[in-house]
Amino acid sequence: METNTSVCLPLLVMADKQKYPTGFGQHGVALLTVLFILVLLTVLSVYLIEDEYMAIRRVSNLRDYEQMYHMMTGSEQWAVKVLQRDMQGNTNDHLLEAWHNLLPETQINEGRMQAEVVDLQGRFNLNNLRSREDPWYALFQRLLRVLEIDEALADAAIDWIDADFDVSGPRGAEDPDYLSLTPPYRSANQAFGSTGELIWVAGFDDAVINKLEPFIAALPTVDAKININTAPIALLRALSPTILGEPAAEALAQGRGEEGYQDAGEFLGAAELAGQGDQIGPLIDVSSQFFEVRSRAEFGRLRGRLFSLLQKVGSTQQVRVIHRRRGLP
Ligand SMILES: [Ca+2]
Ligand SMILES: [Ca+2]
Repeated sequence: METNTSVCLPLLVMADKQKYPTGFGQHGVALLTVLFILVLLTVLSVYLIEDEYMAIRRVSNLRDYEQMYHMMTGSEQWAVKVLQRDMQGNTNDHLLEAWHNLLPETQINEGRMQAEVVDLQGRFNLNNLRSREDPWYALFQRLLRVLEIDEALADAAIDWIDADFDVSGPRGAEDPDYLSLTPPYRSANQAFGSTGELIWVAGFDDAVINKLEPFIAALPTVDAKININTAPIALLRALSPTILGEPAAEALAQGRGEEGYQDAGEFLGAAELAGQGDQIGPLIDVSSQFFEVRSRAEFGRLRGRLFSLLQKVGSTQQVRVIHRRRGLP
């Protein structure tokens, strides 16, 4: 009988049977089983706790993200209201108006937010570039010259957006130039979607783009005029076919006063621009249609940025959001 029972015991107990009193083998098996179950339960508990923790983190991150995104779209809507009110109050746009310096860094409960509005018509619209005969082409060349960038790069920018495959000028570039690169790609042959797209255009490296970035925009229109009330000095200098000296451009900026130029005639009447009205007049305006709201928010562990393109619609006296882009914090 004893032999038959022993057959059912684990080998370990069988081997030690001679050393221990009868009955120890059964107790040992029970102990090992209990230990095994304990270990199993511990591993299971750790796994469940970790899973629960991850679920809580996920929900918390989602909540923080929602909160952060609402803060950014909130400042965007605030900009829409301010610009709408501005439209109803006056007909020009200048840097001393409420839309400029919209929202300084502000603490809101667990979060922090900040927003600024940039007048995109205080910049040169890359999508104005259509042909080498166009006055916008000459203006862009002058802007490059003022910024000490090779003015011939304007040719490659034109080729990037024009629909044909004819190379414009010595620094122009079309498909054959891009297809020979590694990796190969084609020219867009359509309007710039963003100024960042310049990195694909021949001759525009990081150094050139960083220098140029504060002075350019990629607007969903052609013939966007330069707002003389918001344009920086370098762009005011480039407006003149002879390129104005820095003191002359600074005098023109001073002429904005506290209310800005009320019309182009007032600007063109300045002594610095004598005799240049016919060339400069078609390129300028005193108000703008396109603005960018740059919102930054922080909530919990998350940080984000939102860039919203706004357009004033004169016929309805409304401001609408036409594009949103999320950016790095
Ligand atoms: Ca205004
Ligand atoms: Ca082309």
